[in-house]
Amino acid sequence: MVRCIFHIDLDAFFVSAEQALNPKLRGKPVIVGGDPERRGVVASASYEARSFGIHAGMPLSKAHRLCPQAIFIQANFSRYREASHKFMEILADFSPCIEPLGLDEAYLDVTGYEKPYGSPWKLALATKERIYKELKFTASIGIATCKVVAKIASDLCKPDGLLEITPGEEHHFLNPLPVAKLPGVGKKTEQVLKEMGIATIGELASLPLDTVKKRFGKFGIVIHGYANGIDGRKVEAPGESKSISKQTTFARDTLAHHFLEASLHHLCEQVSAELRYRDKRARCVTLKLRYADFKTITRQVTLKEASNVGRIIFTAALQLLNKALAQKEKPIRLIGIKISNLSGKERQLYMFNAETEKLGHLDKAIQQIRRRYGSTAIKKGKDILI
Ligand code: TTP
Ligand code: MG
Repeated sequence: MVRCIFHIDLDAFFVSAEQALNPKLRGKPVIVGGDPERRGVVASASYEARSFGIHAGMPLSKAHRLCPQAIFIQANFSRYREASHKFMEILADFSPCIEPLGLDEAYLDVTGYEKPYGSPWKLALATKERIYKELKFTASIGIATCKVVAKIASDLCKPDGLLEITPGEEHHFLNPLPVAKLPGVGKKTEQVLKEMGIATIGELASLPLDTVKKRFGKFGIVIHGYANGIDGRKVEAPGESKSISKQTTFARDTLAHHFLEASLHHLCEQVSAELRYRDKRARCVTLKLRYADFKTITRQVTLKEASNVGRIIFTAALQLLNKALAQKEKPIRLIGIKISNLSGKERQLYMFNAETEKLGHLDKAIQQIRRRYGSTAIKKGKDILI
């Protein structure tokens, strides 16, 4: 059966969330990321700011140089999480087959659900209208028979766009595009393909599969399929095996234990908040450290019991950090935390422990305060250092 898949991505999501709250920011160059006086990068830039050459990942200082009149705003993650939740709820009203990707994008398999609307296009319009009406966000939607084509389509029609690639039109649409538009094709693959004389998706599509397989192995089969508009991946809710990661790169490489500890604490608080938001608990905690020479190590521990309590995750991560610091005294440029082996929130009763319960209530109370008054409204002692 021919499928009908939407890829929906909100435009300049963090900025739109700020503009929804403060309409005076609309139509202006707005940058969410923080204070340009401090080291940090652009998380989201309004399309007005983008016309100055500003993009996500750019140092804030550079963004400020390119557009001194831009309005810089500190990110407020709890606000964005809440908006994301509402966004996903709206999507779920249009099809139960939804696969959220991050906070502001999702695949929706709407096969059959377009019928009452008359066409996929009309269903997509109705989705966009509802998102705008309820959240004041514009979204871009790509419509196609598979995920990869839908995703490329939504990317190409931004902002506030709608692009439908009808069945049979995939090659015509994909062929002229640069290979870098294919998901998974990063700078390295692009360079190798360039050395093979391949610049466009059409050129990659017409290579014999064996040639691509020989050069890239299994990944070659995938990108060759994508280039030909072939992608059998289903739209499905994220599985239990998924993980949550957060990391931070320091303004200056550091070995200051208290600072590292405070940064780690902050990251653990973030992942535990996301766990609670997703109604999950995690058993595996992985610490990542990148040293000044870019050498990266990871250290992992399994908790006795799956948890979503910030303090428990932090205690495990801190042990890993202390061990790593005892083994190597090299300045650190990045610290990260990943929690995996996620499960639902049911708890094994024999492990029930009043202290854990109390910590869980504390986390919940703090989260409610942050949701209401902003992420900086309340800080735990350790976070004051960062
Ligand atoms: P994106 O969808 O990639 O970016 P965007 O929504 O700001 O802009 P658009 O989709 O119109 O191109 O990412 C969604 C949010 O994720 C973004 O608003 C902020 C956050 N983000 C970061 O924090 N850092 C990043 O480097 C990127 C790319 C996004
Ligand atoms: Mg987006």
